[in-house]
Amino acid sequence: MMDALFRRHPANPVLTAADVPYPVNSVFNAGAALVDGETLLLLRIEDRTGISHFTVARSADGFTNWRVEPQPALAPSPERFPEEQWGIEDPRITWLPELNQWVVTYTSFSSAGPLVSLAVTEDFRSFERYGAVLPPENKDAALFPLSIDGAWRMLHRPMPKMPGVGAHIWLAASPDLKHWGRHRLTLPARRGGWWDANKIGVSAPPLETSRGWLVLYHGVRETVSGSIYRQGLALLDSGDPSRVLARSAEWVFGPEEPYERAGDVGNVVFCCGWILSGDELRIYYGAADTAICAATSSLEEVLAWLEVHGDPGAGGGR
Ligand code: BMA
Repeated sequence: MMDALFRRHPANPVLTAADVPYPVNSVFNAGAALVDGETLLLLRIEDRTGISHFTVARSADGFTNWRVEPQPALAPSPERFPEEQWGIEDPRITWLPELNQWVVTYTSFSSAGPLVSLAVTEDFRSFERYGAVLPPENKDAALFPLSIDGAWRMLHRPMPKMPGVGAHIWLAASPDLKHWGRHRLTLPARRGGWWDANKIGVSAPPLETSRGWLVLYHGVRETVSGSIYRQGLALLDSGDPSRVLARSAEWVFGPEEPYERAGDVGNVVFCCGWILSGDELRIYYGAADTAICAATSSLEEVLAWLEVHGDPGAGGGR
């Protein structure tokens, strides 16, 4: 059997509801960051009302001995932000060296539909919320760590309602992280029988590499017995991230283990954060919307793999 590109950590699932020091339903789809030499996860916690909030967990080695805070770092605040009525979900964290701040992009959920919200923080204790930055229906937004051509850039995934029109990854630009424009379709969902047909979304924030921006994205395969969420890779041009340089034909990571196959939502691996430490690329992913898992690879190996396994139809919706 071919060696897997991403290897599951033996301690999987690395973090579960039992590690949270207050009663919750599940913990999954966490944002990830390296802070003061430790791994910080911003956990999406679904409480026992069904509503999600974010809580910070820290670990020295990124896999074991998690210290989960006893209260949320960011909880829905529907009085000030009505778009958070039914919770906040799926945080993605990006460090902006130019501002010396972390940016968290996340989904706010309400009767108006899911949309993209943004908050900034310096310490993961106090957050400045910018509120809704893209209207519904939109999810899976992640910021690039650097300004490109004088503008902040963000990938996002609007959801057209028109039958037969897929949900694709778009690129947007902003002068101030608040006002977003210059929207451009960048990575279209494939069609038909492909693993990433009709609906895709960015997973972790784009990672700067010697070959371009490495993008991890999820593809959703609809089957008669439900959806399968898997992860694939793409490479975007450093100077013009609307140019797709490479895209994996095959998915690189999918649900296989029992904890990925069964849970609140089975057959889901859903990544919101990754960490590069030396050449080790660690992905953190929600397994079956129930627990948090980790898998590792080598960045060099990933880039070499993409060179060989890139789909020549790269940017096109095939
Ligand atoms: C997506 C998001 C994720 C979730 C996934 C599988 O649409 O809502 O939060 O993990 O579905 O249920």
